[in-house]
Amino acid sequence: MSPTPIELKDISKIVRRDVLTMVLEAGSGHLGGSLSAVDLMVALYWDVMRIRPDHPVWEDRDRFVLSKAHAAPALYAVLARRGYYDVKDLLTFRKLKSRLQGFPDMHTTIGIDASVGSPGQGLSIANGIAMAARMDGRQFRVYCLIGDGEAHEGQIWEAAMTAAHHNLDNVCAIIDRNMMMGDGSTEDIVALSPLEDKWRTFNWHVIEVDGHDFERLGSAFSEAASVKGRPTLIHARTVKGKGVPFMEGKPEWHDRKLTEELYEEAMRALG
Ligand SMILES: Cc1ncc(C[n+]2csc(CCOP(=O)(O)OP(=O)(O)O)c2C)c(N)n1
Repeated sequence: MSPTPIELKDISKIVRRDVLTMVLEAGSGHLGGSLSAVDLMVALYWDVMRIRPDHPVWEDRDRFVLSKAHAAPALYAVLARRGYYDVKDLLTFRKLKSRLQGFPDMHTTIGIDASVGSPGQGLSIANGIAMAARMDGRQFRVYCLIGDGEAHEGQIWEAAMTAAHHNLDNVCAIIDRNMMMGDGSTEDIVALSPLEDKWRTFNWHVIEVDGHDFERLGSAFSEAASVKGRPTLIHARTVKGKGVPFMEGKPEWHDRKLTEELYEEAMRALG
């Protein structure tokens, strides 16, 4: 049975706490964009994707590509809490010889479907996986999480054209629309708005949603799965640093170092 929105919220709180602990322990890592994306990944891994954590390479599993790869702490915490590996492994994040490096590696980390790192590449990878699924006659879906600042990369738009051209209705991209990147507002740096219209013009089915509302996310993903003949973009409005008031909406928390004192304050705020 699927978890309720209240249960999903509780899971997100645990994952956010994990993310803070990992980044404190590592001495570096990207907090703001991990925290904005936690609810999206929790919805996918607990409510939406067909997966078998006890059989991570099951051929018919849905795939997930973390194009905004710097949100790796959130993905690692989600995978650990979902049962892919031990939660205590999270404390090895970014340590030498750890499997949990700063950016996900499909060859060393259980549950990672695509190696990612450089911004802009994930949607192209998702398209390739989706085309292979079609050629093999497999029914699984491919989910790809993109950052809005990341959408400044031209390759995202090449991939958007390609997915629509090939009618890849097994691709669902999610854009984490927190309106921010490390250097400030996406709209000040190179404006993206109206971003939903741009994807529509590229012939994608577009669904707009509050990216922290599990009920709405559930129905958005169901709608996406029912769309035939073209890919879907879930335009998820989110808050950078979500859950930690002193980080929310603050671009400097993209990758700022966390101190013990601020960690304690953040954990108290999360409850
Ligand atoms: C080729 C390349 N371009 C740019 C960067 C720097 N960079 C890394 S992630 C990123 C975008 C961050 O913004 P966003 O995707 O909105 O991240 P979020 O706010 O969701 O964390 C940029 C500009 C890089 N590392 N490599």
